Amino acid sequence: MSRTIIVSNRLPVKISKEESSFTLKVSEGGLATGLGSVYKQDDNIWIGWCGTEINDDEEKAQVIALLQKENLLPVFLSEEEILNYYEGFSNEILWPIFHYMSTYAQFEQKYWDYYQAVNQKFKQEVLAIAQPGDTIWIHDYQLLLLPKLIRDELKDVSIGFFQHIPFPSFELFRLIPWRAELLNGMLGADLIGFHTYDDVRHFTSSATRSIPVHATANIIQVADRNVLIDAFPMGIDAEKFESLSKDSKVQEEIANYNEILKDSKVILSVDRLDYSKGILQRLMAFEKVLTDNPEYIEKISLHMIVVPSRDSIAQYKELRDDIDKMVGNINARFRTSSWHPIHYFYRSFPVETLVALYSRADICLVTPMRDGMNLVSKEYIASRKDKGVLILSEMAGASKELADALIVNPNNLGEMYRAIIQAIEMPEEEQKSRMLALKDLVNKFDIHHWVKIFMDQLADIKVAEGIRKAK
Ligand code: GDG
Repeated sequence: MSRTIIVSNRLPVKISKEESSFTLKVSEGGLATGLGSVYKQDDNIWIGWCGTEINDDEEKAQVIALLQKENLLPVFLSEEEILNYYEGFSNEILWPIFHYMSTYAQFEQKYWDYYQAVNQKFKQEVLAIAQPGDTIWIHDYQLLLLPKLIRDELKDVSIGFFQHIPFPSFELFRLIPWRAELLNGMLGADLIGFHTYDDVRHFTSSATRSIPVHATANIIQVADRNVLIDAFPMGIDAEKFESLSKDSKVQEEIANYNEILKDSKVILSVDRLDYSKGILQRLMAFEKVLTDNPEYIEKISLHMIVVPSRDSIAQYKELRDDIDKMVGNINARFRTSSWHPIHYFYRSFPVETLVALYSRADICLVTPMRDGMNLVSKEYIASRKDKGVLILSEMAGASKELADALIVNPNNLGEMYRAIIQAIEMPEEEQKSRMLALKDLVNKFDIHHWVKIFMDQLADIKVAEGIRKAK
């Protein structure tokens, strides 16, 4: 019987060592939930890095046995590999270029050498279990070379690839010294998915301009194969957020917030620490709101959660310092003895607290400079009963779907300022009609729908290719 193999940089688990044995916590994140319906079935499996460095052979065997029960298979990576393949090539070259921050890119040959070697390592793990007829779904920018590496060794498999971050325009992508190798790597797949049609267009244009392939609309011909490039906007587990918002523990947390915050308007922002998320620009817009509208003093507050991320990379450390300074300045400038304008948290919270904040927040401010999709915007909508205003950057993939949000250009301070004022003053009826339209969309196109349409498309391609080759 053929099986489905999911491959991503990280497995959807957290492993921790207590005394001499390991324990496992399976992630409840959206992707893990959505793909749960795939990898947990039958003989299917998910391959990825287990998140901790393990060198001892006995310990490796323990971890393999533990993960096997969950249909997971670990790839073990050394500190050097993580440093050069993950932090280096993936997060200091691909991440900044793909998010249009080209001056942050460090084109180190060593990073490239490790990126190739680790993609090879993943290939070995896949080939150790893959059989002709299997379906392999590879995720994200850490594994761009993997589709071709597998295809070269195993012809009769169906390979899907999905990129969770944007694909930049050719003028950005061409800066990468190894651009042709990356494109050829991705084109080993039968189906390449992105969140938006803009990404599809950018990828197709980069491919036809960098390597000798021909495209007809969004189909690229590679030797005797057709590769379909298409948009699959990712959804969330909307049902989970809606039911959590009604949970008694969450309701208690909401009541606590109501007591502390009284009837003041709450603006919420939630991001990983990242320069692509536009955190400083958002603070500037909020500062302007307080500067130009003193009547809002003590009437509004910004709750800003920044989840620690990649803080071993210089630009992330700098960004954290800049945020600290700016929050400090704004609070020092506007606070009163009983109120301060920004509640800033540099840590992560349990999902229940997140949902309580989504439920209490009158406004959610999501203003990335560039974002593949942005799930926070959808989680806010799913957690709302009927009112609430979403302010959303046009640079987030989600803006292509969530047209009833207030859409802003995060580089346009004046526009962000006006959107915040409009959101604060928006009549309840307008809030409701916008929010209900948004909720319809988020409920209908959820994570399960996303997994299904990608897998169905991949299966259809296999059938179509079979017919084409039989002719
Ligand atoms: C990449 C792409 C694309 C945040 N704080 C807490 C917490 N979170 C969770 C949110 C949300 C997730 O983290 C963040 O997802 P985003 O989509 O907003 O952003 P990235 O992490 O950059 O994800 C992005 C995504 O992949 C999927 O394809 O949308 O464009 O960059 O789910 O809820 N969760 C908990 N506590 C927190 O404090 N529990």
